[in-house]
Amino acid sequence: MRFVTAGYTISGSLIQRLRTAKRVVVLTGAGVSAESGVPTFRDALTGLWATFDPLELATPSAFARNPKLVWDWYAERRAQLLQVAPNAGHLALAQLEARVPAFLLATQNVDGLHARAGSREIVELHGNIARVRCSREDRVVKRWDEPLDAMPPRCPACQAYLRPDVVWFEEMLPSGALERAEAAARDCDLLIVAGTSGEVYPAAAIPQYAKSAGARVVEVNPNPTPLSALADDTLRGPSAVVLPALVDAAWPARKD
Ligand code: BV8
Repeated sequence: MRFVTAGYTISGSLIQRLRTAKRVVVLTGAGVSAESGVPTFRDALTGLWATFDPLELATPSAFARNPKLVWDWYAERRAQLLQVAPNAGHLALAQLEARVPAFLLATQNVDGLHARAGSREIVELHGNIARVRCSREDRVVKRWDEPLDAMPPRCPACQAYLRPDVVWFEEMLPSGALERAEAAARDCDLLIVAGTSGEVYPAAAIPQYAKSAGARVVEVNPNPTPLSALADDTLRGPSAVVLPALVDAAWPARKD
């Protein structure tokens, strides 16, 4: 049996598996925030940053070389986030969490939109751009003086530069984050991977852990990715349409 909802055909066996799933893991990437207006990493950077490659800017060496440029890039992205809101895909994942007995959302996104949508069990694999930390002591700093010079603000305690509390390329993920996501993936019966190009490790390895443990793997992405080969179901569409369609097909809204 096949469900057609919101124009997307979803197999009856997937709906049944979702409806009866006991432990669901979701891995998200920048594509899930695209419909909120947050540029993905594969989107060309625009404006002042058009001449930069995020893979270059999001590194410790870029910050060491030009702390102000990197600080300003994150400050602009932080400011952009004040203008955006969670989309229907974020909200559908929060609804899904409420429907299944055990749920974990592992996100590569640093925009905080899953929490704003109401998701609770979240692992931020790559940190959160809204938080700022001391580049020397690594503790989060909530208030700082805007600098008079053309440099990033400094830690009020030790005067080292402040930096965004995100994981740059060539940096380790927050302790325990990957382990928690990996353990949940190895123990789940269904894993949904949505909005990620599957290029960045170790996050991109998470769906394989689920697959190896016998879970059903569902990919939600308008485009094929290196993870498509291990997906049992590929739903080729935008997550803000497909995710609500998936949840609505599994738990149709009561028609009062
Ligand atoms: C690590 C935070 C151990 C910052 C990010 C050489 C030296 C050192 C390391 C490496 C190396 N070679 C490889 C590595 C590992 C490296 C890596 O994987 N590199 C890649 C480029 C090959 N990984 C690391 O460095 C990680 N740490 O390995 O530590 C170590 C330590 C020292 C030395 C060696 C190893 C740290 C990785 C974390 C980096 N930080 N973000 C910030 O945000 O500024 S990564 C950042 O890019 C995002 O967080 C995200 O993870 C990644 C982008 O991926 P996506 O989210 O998938 O987004 P993308 O734009 O790529 O794709 C969007 C997708 O959405 C597309 O598929 C598109 O089709 C789809 N889409 C579009 N619209 C929609 C949609 N889908 C659904 N709906 C839509 N509407």
